[in-house]
Amino acid sequence: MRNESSVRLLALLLALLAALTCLTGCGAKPAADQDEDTRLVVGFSQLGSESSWRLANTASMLGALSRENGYELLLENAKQKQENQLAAVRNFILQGVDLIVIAPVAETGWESVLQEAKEAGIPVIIMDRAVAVEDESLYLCSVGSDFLSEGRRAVAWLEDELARRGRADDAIRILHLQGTYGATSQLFRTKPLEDAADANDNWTIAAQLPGDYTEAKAYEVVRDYLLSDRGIDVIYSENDNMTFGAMRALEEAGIAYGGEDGVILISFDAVRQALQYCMEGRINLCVECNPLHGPRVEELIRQYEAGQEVPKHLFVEELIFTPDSLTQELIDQREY
Ligand code: GYE
Repeated sequence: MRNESSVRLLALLLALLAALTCLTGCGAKPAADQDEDTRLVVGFSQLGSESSWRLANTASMLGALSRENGYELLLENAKQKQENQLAAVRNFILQGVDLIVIAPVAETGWESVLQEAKEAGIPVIIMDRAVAVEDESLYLCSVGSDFLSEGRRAVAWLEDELARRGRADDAIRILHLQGTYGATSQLFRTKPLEDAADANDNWTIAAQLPGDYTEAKAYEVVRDYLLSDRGIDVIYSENDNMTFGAMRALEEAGIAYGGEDGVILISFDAVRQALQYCMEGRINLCVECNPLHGPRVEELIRQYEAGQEVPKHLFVEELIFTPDSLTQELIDQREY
């Protein structure tokens, strides 16, 4: 009995499916195919998937350059290797895409491939980190964060915070966790700290450790470092995921962090999890870095397609957060 009714149900479903397929597929060209010609094909070379920031950035691009919005987005993940990015961009050129977006892993090494895109008449938008090329006509425009200002605000906060704690003249030892070497976000977050350490005689950068923007790498290097040096006052970590790795290493080593007395944690990105920790007092400062570039890139493409002038460099407004500036409501509303 049960078998018979499921067979009937299956037959009914198949008939329905056939009717539906016919509605969209019989005779006329399916609507989706008709749009295909008018869709803008965008090749997007994403540098990797190393961090929460990066995942939010990719999701933002997928959302904005969607089929519904009239795009065909070809996404290539370079897994943090520039050679993969160069290969992907060359492939996009071969395929004759309408436009290319690159989130470059490092600043240098882009001249030739950008020249090739230019010669092929394909405009390139640089997103997130920058490219260091002398000839700015090699790309249409760039959109990203002002990393130097992020670093400066972090350092200024630390100076104020130490003064507030009455420690302005104490010897301060800073452990510096660096992001992927040669990335704009690494270079420009590093510079203000190094400058401040030069300017403040009592500040010492105890070590600069490579964390490659990943939690796993940061955990390892901090864990190993703490075996020989436990006298750290501050950890300046160039992204949240590295901060999470450092927190784990500190916990395992039995070293207190955050709050008024622990190792002062400074973190960049301000993704939701980091803000949560910040509100709980486990991270002392979150410097915001906004990954939601998808709609901005889409707007730039629309302006360009409409023949309008596009801004050469677009920077995003960003904030800093401390435990007292956060509420659960604010964190829950956060998109990333
Ligand atoms: O801070 C980090 C990511 O370049 C701004 O890259 C980006 C950085 C971001 O992996 O989390």
